[in-house]
Amino acid sequence: MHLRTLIASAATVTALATGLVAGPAQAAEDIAGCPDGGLCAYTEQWFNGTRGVVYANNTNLLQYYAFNNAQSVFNDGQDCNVRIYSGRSYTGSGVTIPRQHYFQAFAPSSPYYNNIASNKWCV
Ligand SMILES: [Ca+2]
Ligand SMILES: [Ca+2]
Repeated sequence: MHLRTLIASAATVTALATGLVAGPAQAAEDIAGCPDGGLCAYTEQWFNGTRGVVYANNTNLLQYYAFNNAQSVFNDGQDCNVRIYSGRSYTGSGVTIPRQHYFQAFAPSSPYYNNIASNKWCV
């Protein structure tokens, strides 16, 4: 229980420092049923709503409902980090999500809010 508290605190500090909320995933393999090896997007905060998953690089994720309406995202990759972009074909703003990490709630001001437009693995 103490460890869990420490992890939560670290995540909070990260959020305050960067304005983005990313933290170490707890029981990551079970987050909202994300298939192992996938990058999962969800249409609601905290991995709720409709889930979409991709396993490869994608130049246009906006064709997928969950990515076009993303409010949280989880990298369930087994080997690699993944970079997400607010523009198609790896353009716009980009942020790298380490393996087994997530953003649990994009702020409405985030470039990725309802708008994960492309992704590239192992960057
Ligand atoms: Ca999983
Ligand atoms: Ca959108």
